Amino acid sequence: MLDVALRGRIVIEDVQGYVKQTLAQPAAAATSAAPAGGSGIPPIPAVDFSQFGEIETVPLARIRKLSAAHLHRAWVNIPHVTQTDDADITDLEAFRKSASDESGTKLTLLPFVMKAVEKAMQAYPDFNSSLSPDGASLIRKKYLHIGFAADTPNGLVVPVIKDADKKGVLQISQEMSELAKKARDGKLGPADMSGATFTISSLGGIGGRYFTPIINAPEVAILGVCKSQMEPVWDGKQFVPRLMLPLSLTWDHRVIDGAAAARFNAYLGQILSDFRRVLL
Ligand code: CAO
Repeated sequence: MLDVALRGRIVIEDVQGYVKQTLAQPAAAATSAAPAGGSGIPPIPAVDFSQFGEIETVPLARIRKLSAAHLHRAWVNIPHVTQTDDADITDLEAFRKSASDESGTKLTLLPFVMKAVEKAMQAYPDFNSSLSPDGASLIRKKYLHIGFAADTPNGLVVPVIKDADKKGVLQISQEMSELAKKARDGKLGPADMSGATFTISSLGGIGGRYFTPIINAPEVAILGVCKSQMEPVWDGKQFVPRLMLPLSLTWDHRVIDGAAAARFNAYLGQILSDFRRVLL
């Protein structure tokens, strides 16, 4: 620590000493078997990359720093498990296109997925819960707010659609567009980003098959959605072309068991393959 108590001011030797001491810590920890750092996890040793070639140091944007800490906390504290599945969205895709034409609004798949997730959460309420801080009980929420990850030039943010169970696909889509625009413009307020009980992270507009999304703590599950693609699917007699949507569901194993997660995913897939089930 800086030696300021006696002299009441910081001198150059104090700063040099502090930097030396801080730089020495990771190297010492890396060569020692003793745990280092508050979590007991040995830190990654500091490396002077400039010894290997030219480098540039770019400060992280505020959002990136905040989300880095949040994601790290969640990753270290929660036993994550990810299960992947595919949903047949051939009929939903036809419905999405006709609903877009009829409404004169550009409807992407995501609001339909959010509506289906909301139904699945009602059927499996543990997915709409949080663990109490002492881990002794489950707090089931009677409200259903769903966040969606939005990519912005400054980093990842998660705006929240409040009361998704009380809204139709068109309203969800409209609110999503407004929130996504606010996110890109850096105008989201804390109220826009708080209170989520579940999060959807869609990389569908970009690509990829599956991924392992990190739970947005203190939520207990997150759904990753990737790009749909046409695949040959066996219908019992022949292969038929079907549009398949890859789903990656990550859950907190302290709260949700694998069987419950598989049921949630299967139920979600049923709704997405026959969207009329939303009415039931
Ligand atoms: N399969 C195939 N196509 C898809 C799709 C899917 N699952 N999801 C979206 N698309 C298509 C859309 O229909 C749209 O097509 P057109 O340009 O032909 O109309 C295109 O991809 C772009 O969609 P979009 O991304 O603008 O809209 P969206 O409603 O799907 O998503 C938003 C909105 C804000 C979630 C998205 O823009 C975004 O930021 N995604 C990134 C989220 C992210 O970073 N997640 C990772 C978090 S973990 O680091």
